Amino acid sequence: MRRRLAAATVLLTVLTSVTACSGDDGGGSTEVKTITVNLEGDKATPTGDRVDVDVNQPVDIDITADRAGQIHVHSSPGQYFDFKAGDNDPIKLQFDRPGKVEIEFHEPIDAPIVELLVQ
Ligand SMILES: [Cu+2]
Repeated sequence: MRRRLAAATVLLTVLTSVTACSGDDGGGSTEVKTITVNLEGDKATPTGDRVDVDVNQPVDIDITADRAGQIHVHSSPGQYFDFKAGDNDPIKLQFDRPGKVEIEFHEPIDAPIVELLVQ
C-alpha cells in the first residue's frame, strides 16, 4: 500500500501522543535501541531480523540509502516514513503496548527490515 500523503499526517499525531506519555513507569529499558538500516541497489539490511524491545523503549531507525523511498511500520495504526538518499535523521519510534511490529521497505523495493518484539 502506498499512501504517502496520508502517512505524514498520521505520523505527526502518533508521535505527539507517544511523546506525551513517555514517562519512566518502571520495568522497561529507556535506553535507545538503534537499528541501522542500509539500502543499496536491491540489497537491504537487515533482512527481517527479530529485535527485542521493551514497552516504551525508544527505537531509532537509522537509514542510509542510495535513493529515496518509504518504510512502513506495521504498528496499529500503521505508520509510513519517507527517507531520502544518503544519511537520514533517525526515525524515532516508541510502542506503548506489547506486540509484534514488522518494519519493511515499501519503496523503492519491497523488503522486510526487522520484526520488533515489544514486550
Ligand atoms: Cu508494510
